[in-house]
Amino acid sequence: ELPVLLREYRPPAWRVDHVDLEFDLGIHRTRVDARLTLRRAGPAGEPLFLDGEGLRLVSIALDGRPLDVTEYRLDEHGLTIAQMPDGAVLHTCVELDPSTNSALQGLYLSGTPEHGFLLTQCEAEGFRRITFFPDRPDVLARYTTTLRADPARFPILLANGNPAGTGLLDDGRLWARWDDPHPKPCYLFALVAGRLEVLERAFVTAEGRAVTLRIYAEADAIDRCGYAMDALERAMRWDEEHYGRCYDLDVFHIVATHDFNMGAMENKGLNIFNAKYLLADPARSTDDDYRHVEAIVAHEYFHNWTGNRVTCRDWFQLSLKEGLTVFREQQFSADMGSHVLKRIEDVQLLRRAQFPEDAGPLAHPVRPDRYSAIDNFYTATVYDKGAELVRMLAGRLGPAGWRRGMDEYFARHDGEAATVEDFLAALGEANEVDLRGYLVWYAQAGTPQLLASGRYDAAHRTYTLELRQHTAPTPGQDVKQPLPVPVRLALLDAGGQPLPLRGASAQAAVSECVVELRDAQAAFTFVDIDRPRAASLLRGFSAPVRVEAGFGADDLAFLVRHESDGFNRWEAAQQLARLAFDRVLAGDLRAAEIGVWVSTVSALLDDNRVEPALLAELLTPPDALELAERCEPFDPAAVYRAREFLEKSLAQVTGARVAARHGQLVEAEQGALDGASQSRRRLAGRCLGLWMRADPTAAAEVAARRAAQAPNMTERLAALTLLAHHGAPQAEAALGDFAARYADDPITLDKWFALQAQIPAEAAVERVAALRADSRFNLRNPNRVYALLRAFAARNLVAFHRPDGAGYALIEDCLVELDAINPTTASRLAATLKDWKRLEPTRRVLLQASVERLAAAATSPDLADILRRTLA
Ligand code: DPP
Ligand code: ZN
Repeated sequence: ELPVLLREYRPPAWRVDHVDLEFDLGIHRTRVDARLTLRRAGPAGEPLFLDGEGLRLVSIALDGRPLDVTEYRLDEHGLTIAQMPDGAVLHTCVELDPSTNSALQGLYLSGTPEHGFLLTQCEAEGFRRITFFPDRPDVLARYTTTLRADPARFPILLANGNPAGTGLLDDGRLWARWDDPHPKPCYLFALVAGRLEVLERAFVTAEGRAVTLRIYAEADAIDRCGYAMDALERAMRWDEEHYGRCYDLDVFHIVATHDFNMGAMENKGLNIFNAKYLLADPARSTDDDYRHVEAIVAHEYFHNWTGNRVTCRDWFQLSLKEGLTVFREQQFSADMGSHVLKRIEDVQLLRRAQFPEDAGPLAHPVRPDRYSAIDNFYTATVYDKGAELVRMLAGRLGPAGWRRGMDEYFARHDGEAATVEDFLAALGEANEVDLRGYLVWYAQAGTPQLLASGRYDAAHRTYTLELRQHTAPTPGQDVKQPLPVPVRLALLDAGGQPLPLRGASAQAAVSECVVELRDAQAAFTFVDIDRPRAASLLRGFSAPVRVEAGFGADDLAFLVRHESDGFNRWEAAQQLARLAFDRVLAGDLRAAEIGVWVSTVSALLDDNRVEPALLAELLTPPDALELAERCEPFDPAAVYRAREFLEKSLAQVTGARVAARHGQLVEAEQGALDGASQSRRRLAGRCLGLWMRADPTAAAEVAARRAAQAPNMTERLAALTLLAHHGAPQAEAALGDFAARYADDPITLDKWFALQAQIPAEAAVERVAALRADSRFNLRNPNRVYALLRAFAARNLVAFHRPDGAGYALIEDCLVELDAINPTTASRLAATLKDWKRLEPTRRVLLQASVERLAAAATSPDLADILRRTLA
């Protein structure tokens, strides 16, 4: 099939003013009556086409008159009516079987037919599996939804909008009506029906609207929703205070399910969440879990304005809502916790997921210009690089200008479907600056390389920073243009203090400034300045680029010791570790860089001023997924070994100290959730990891005790993971205990699957194969697939990439089966195969053969698209 192209966008030929939906709900048979009030928007004579997939048409009538079979045409994509008046009400009645919908798009069953509940997922193109409709985001309509069902089986009936009545029918069935006054695209439609418990709270908006907040979950989960409710309240308040955006319905509902393809979904007034990002309790949730719940609750809530009130004109604009909403969530999460740590985590995510995506065969611009299967574009590039672009824009405008620009964006486009151009125009025009130069960032794939070099002229007391940029070609984009690259920087004296910066235009001196590189290269000169000891570049990661500044180990060590900007201090430690890694990989195990990294970061252990969580990050070399990029051709086992060599080198020097520090940190541990306690646990985990490499016998004994008895899941899981990943003698017993203890909790059991999938030993292939055959494994449950199979393929360099190809064969086998069940999950798993071309020859041949066989066997458009691009 031909791809959809951005340049071929046409406004819809038909508008829908009102949608009246009636559902007669049943697990095996659901009937949907849709009455669409249609209005011609395109040229006269143009036929009406409505998307529809897998629907059984029961009846069809136009303005009350049943159509006979010659008056419409049905095919696998939808329904066409050639002869249409300019306005009409079309009534269709279709039937579906939610119980067989394993793709989890459209209307489906969560859980078992006996005990489960019904729910929907429509983004991106699921609504066409519910009824015939122009399934595109630029058709905004008002919806009324009536649900009818057996009250014994479906006592809770929810849809978008405000409640508009409920009662019993003569036949004993329950009905409930929902009315959504806000026009919305159909991807934001949702319904939920089943036996659910509820947690309720009252909220009054800054505008004085009384809102009832409700979180629905199954009975065994409802007492784990309190944290999400608190987070929701914080997010609502924060959006009022920071963006002036208030909630706009009388109710706000969230529903938790264990069967979900994504993290969560922002349906208007009825968010649906993957339970793993909603449920939290002290006994079972890690500190990371708590942070994720808060972040994702906020993300989906923030979509109410950035995504729902202002939506996307077409799916090419996906980052218009996702990048912007990720950025808003990042701001919120930083305010709720630590700005430095949040920035570190976001940059780590970018480097581990987005940079590799941008460097491989699946690279695409933040705003793609073509797609074959839109579900394959919910990517790190669209989300996380997209957020970085918004961050650059916000930085360019400054806090007041950003707010002014966002106010203008909402004012202009509320109730509309907008584009990236609209966004840049609103931000720019509100501030009288031209931001169109940033469009290149949206249109161009690939991570730019920024080359920096500084020169001090002692005679004239000037410092000149030369910047150059280069972006390597990506699939379909051979020639790259220069991008506007904001570089936040300071120049530091020998004590680490910023030197006063003055440009040639004689403005007041500042301690930090932003220079914007607009062309392929440029030089920036600072005058009347002492010789700097070091340059602190790209502070706060001011642009999503790879920097190469030619710093040696001593310069970086200086920055680790003296840099006052917390993020750049961490960044210097990362760069220093990368230099050391490069030497190890080259076989130079005695290189000076290794010693400098070890001595510099280990010295921080004695510095009480470093906050514990930041210290944990300073003591950690970059993740193997980041380091993998430095290995050409890519030998996964060599990357793992080289990184492990660094870990052991650091462990040898810190051994006794980290053991003692671990003891101190966990002594007073109560499992409290405040920031200081979380920070201590993060460092405790890192100390235990180093200790495990320095003295495995002693550390494993402590780890086994913590795995069984620590008063919080963060430590338990960290200890269990270390036992398993280091092959400690206590590992199998501890794994068995953990599984028995959490047998009834799928979210915690997923952690057990995931940590075993990542055991860095070749024998992990057989373990993963055994777990796949385990009765607790279920290919129909996306969370379990991600926990076992994606964790294995994406993160286990040693076992997945076993040189005999057994890891590849295992994933190949799973993908064939999974494609028939759930194409979205299958194609997300298959995206982990993208690195085949970079592999050293033995593995490359094996993985290529696997990908080729899969490409030939793929039946879903989603999987076929990923594999085709992977091979191209
Ligand atoms: N549910 C996904 C998200 O919120 C897609 N909108 O990002
Ligand atoms: Zn989102």
